[in-house]
Amino acid sequence: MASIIDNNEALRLQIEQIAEVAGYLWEKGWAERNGGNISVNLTELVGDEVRRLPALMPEIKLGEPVEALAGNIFYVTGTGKRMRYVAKAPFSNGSVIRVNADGSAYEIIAEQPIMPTSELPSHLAMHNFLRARGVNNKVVVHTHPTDLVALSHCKPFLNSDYITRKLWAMIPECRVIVPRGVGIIPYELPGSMDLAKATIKQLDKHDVVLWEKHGILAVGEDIIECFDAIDTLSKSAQIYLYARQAGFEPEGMTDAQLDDLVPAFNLPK
Ligand code: 2HA
Ligand code: ZN
Repeated sequence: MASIIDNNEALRLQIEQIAEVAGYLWEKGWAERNGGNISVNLTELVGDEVRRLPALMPEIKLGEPVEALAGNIFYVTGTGKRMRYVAKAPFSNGSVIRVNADGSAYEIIAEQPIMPTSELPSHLAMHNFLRARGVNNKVVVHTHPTDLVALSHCKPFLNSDYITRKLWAMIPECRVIVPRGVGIIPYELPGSMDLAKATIKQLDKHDVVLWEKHGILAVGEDIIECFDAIDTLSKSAQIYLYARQAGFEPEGMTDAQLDDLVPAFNLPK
């Protein structure tokens, strides 16, 4: 097999969207050096010939098993790889992995033997949590939006209700595009299971969480929509910060204006 995207239009499109989003993360200035990482569940897009591919290298044990992902196939960005290069060559800067039959390990099965991001165990723990809950989650995107990270250096913004209300109130579309608001994760060591566990605790309530003084993480079914959610929050953060730089506290939409969006756009309460 030359490439797993040969003769598989849906899979080719998915890999193209991953590359497209990686490019946006770089262009937005959210992905300095190897900042950020992406994982996408490809299981439904591949056939048995891919599911059964032999491993390219010995399997790698996971510290915490991910039973709900047994046999699942993922694209994941590579450790130390830069988003600006993922954008140009996703298979040279990421790999295709398969979780083993009991969820205790994974192996790289296709394209190039690129070691996955050090955040892979955390990404898999999040995918596993959501799948076990019956959520058809496919994507985890982590990146470093400058404006949102700046807000995470300010104590009042480290409160989910407060930051959500402030960001929603900057533009109507923010509440529409991020209806479940932003969860807040107090600072934890990057790449740690403690960070993953704290994140997972928020994923029942939120699709987007802000890691204090570090970055943001979005989950969802569609990678373009994960990007759109982060992009919209970033736009709101920029409006807030522009206003503050101009010397005024932005007025923000009123509670009534925000509430009117709920029936108009059929949003969850
Ligand atoms: O992959 O962003 O949080 C690099 C990171 C770690
Ligand atoms: Zn990071």
